[in-house]
Amino acid sequence: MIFNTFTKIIRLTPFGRGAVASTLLYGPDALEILQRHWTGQKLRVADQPLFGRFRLETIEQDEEIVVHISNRNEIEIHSHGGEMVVSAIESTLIQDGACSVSWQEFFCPNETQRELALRFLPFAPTERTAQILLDQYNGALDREYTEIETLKDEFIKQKRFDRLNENAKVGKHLVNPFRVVLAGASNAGKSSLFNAILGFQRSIVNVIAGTTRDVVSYQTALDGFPVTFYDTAGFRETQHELEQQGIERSRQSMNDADLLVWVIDLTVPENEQPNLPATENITENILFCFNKIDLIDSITLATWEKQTVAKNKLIVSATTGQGLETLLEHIIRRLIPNPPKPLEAVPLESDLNCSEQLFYR
Ligand SMILES: Nc1nc2c(ncn2[C@@H]2O[C@H](COP(=O)(O)OP(=O)(O)OP(=O)(O)O)[C@@H](O)[C@H]2O)c(=O)[nH]1
Ligand SMILES: [Mg+2]
Repeated sequence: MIFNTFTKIIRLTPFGRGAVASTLLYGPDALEILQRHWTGQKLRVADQPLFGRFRLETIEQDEEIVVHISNRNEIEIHSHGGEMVVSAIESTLIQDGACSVSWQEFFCPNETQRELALRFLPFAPTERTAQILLDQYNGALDREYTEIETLKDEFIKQKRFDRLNENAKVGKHLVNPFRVVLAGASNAGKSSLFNAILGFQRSIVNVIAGTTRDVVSYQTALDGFPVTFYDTAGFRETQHELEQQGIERSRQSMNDADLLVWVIDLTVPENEQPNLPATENITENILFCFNKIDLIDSITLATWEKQTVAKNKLIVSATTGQGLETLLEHIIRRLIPNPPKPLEAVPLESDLNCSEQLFYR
């Protein structure tokens, strides 16, 4: 084995299954390293692809590959796209001292906002998030900084910075969805509400209390922004160990939530309702959602409507869908009170997780 930190292996195709995978071997010893595992056409710099076999030392098998050598330092290796084959090629090359780096590290070592936007763009789950990323790629943030620098009025300057901070919260969720957690007492109708929001029966609904035992999630989009909803186990006193574990998971999900929707069955008397558990995160990011309004008469409903005019209280029926649209409007307004306008600057962070993103239109 040689020690060679200058030769790098870069996966050019995404992780996961595919018909063909492309890996770049880049560095001063690229050709020499490849030669050790190669049988086939003579390796040389050529416009044409070269055909041969690569000895996968780590699993003691051969893989048919095609290589393209544009210069001695830069070799593209095209193999079957299965994860096992690509990993075996990588580990064989790593045994020879090459080091694996991500394409982001390789192509954009010190990313500017523009480069970040370009990196995230393929993972934008909606047209709206793609448009915001395109605006950043086209220099929205650089323009904003340049303009702010020229401002004389400190007050206006501060206002522009405040707006950037506000937009930075949105910037965190252009690829990674906001987390909205539905929690509350057993049988309050959390799973019914979750299904009604998503428009299909993702969660099991049952009249028996304690139906949901685990956290069930689903990603969708609200107003063009990615949101993952979480349905959780209901809170109640229980001796059942599995249910207790489920309740503990509910608590953890609440801690991680960007917004908590606390679901309440309004036909259950107040003194029988569980207390809202103390969580680290939830202080103001909460909506109280009184469910099952279809079960009350119109006079009682009118009283409820008056009682819930406060901005964090809502009434709905998961069964009939009444109040659902208003609930969704409130959720998105709480997550993004003042969404970025076209061409506005939205700061991006480099640590967004782009893997396994779903796509919505
Ligand atoms: N009439 C009426 N019934 C509802 C409504 N929402 C839920 N239910 C019923 O209430 C019962 C419990 O509903 P679920 O959605 O399973 O309640 P949950 O909060 O998920 O319950 P757990 O998972 O056990 O914590 C079921 O029989 C539902 O059909 C509603 O808006 N109106
Ligand atoms: Mg449930």
